[in-house]
Amino acid sequence: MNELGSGTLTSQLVEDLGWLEEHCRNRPLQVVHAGQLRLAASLVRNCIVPFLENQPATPLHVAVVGGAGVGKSTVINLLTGAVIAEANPQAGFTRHPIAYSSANGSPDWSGHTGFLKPLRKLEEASPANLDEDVYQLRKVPEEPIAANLIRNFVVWDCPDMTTWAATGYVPRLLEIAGLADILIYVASDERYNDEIPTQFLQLLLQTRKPVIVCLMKMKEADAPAIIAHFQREVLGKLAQDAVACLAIPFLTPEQLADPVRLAARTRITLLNQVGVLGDPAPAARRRVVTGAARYLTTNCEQFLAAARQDVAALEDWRSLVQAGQVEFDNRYRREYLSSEKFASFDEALVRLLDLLELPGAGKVVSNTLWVVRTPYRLIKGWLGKALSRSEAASLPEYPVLEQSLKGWLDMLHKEAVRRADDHGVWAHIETGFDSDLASLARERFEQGFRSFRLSLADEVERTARAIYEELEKSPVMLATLRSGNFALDVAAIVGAFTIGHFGVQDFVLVPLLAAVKQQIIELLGRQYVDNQREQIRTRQQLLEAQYISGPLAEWLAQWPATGGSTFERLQAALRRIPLALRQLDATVAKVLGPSEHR
Ligand SMILES: Nc1nc2c(ncn2[C@@H]2O[C@H](COP(=O)(O)OP(=O)(O)OP(=O)(O)O)[C@@H](O)[C@H]2O)c(=O)[nH]1
Ligand SMILES: [Mg+2]
Repeated sequence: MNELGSGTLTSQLVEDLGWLEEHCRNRPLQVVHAGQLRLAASLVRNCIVPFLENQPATPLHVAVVGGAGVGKSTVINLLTGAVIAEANPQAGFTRHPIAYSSANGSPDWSGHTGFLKPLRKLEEASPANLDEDVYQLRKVPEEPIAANLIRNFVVWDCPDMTTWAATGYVPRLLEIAGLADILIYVASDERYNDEIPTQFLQLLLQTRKPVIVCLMKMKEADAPAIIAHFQREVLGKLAQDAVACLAIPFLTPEQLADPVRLAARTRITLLNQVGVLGDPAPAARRRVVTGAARYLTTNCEQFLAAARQDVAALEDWRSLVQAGQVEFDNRYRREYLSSEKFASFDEALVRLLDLLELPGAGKVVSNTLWVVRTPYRLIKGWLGKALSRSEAASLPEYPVLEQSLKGWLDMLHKEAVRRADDHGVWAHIETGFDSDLASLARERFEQGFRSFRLSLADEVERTARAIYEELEKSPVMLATLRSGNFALDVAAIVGAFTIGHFGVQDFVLVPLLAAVKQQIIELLGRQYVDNQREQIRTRQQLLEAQYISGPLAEWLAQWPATGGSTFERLQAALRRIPLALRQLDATVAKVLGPSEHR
């Protein structure tokens, strides 16, 4: 068991499969899944693990299964040669598994850990109709004629398989089906192709365990036709075939009372078939383990399908949370960011334009130009004030975010209430909202908002400063721009004089051209600053999503599957089962070797 981490892997796997089975149990549409999961868990618990723990191959286990009242207990009596199983006209009489083994056989074959774990071993003899999660062992006295089979086999009489109802006796039967090395499927007279037992037969065949079909209670003369019919109509429609299909024609009450002597021919045919399949026992056991490992890995998706509805509901919730996040982010942009002016960028523009003026001795020239541009400045200042009054002032940031959060949570709450009857996930979320889900979300939001402000505090100022600091740090560029600016001023003045030929009109022309030039420079500067402003807007939106809406969406999306909820357990099972099955298969492959595995 070293390869499997001292059994932790398998016990966790069995627990996860069992948990999923329980999860499906009360859902009418999922009882078939519950059955598959129980069989899967039993294959791990009773077939693969004992093999990996080097349990001896003998005795092999033969399970007799089939619909209610078809003659399973009668077949048990044929196999054991002792009239020991209660064959009863009341259909559905046998209610818990009963093992028949040789009185002289090895007593410790049921000793390994986990053996039929969900079933309690009855210490006292009890009638077969005890309807509890138990099993019992009965000893068969070894008569000379009966001895051959019963010495090497344990024969299991099982409850019927007439319903998939996940509660009651079906799980007991599936527990034994997982343990079995050989299955005997019993069907009788008019009920050869009852739908539910046929579905069970199909499931059992999928595990690749050898299945012997016994058709009961027909007239001897009808036997060939009935076998042909069963092979065509039932087995022929299934993907895997049974190893044999035998007829056990109607036996007289005398034959039933003394099968060893009076039903010898029928008995021997059956015993031979079982004997051949179980010889040699180690090879038979290895084949069963190979088949079980293969069945488990190839049907992993089927096992998880039990949780498909839950996964879909969780996905729906996630999508809804994400849609809410998109709306939250959009609202932040619409109601706050797009109208936010970032005042420091306007200051940066002023600094930038100041930088373009000549320093030192050039200041005299700059001042002169400043005077020349006075009319322009006055008109622009007046216009600027008039225009800025009409611009929309942005709302403060925090209330916008707070309102957006409220909208997000209200939408989620409303949807949870609306869908509460659709699936347990929504009901769970609704209960969460009734309790503290919204206030916990608000706490997360506050935390996110604080981190957001911290990371943003510097960033806007830094970007605004960078607008002129870059230029300050680059003397060559600054000198080039200043001289360019100065050259343009000179060109404007010279141009004005040239047009005006030195006259009174120059008092108008010189400031006018100087103003045109200055307007061009300011426009260029503004364009650059606005571009930077837009970049900081995008950046701020990203930071908002990174610190506030992103983590909150992640937390909300995960919420149903946290805090020890059913859905947390479910996700853990869905994550672990495929991994564990692959690992188990790899371990079996290692023990069996490549020629036997696959
Ligand atoms: N005479 C006669 N009776 C049979 C034969 N096979 C089965 N029966 C009777 O059919 C009834 C049901 O047989 P069982 O062996 O109890 O069937 P079962 O499948 O174990 O039934 P449950 O445990 O109730 O699901 C019993 O009364 C049997 O005696 C047969 O070949 N001949
Ligand atoms: Mg019975």
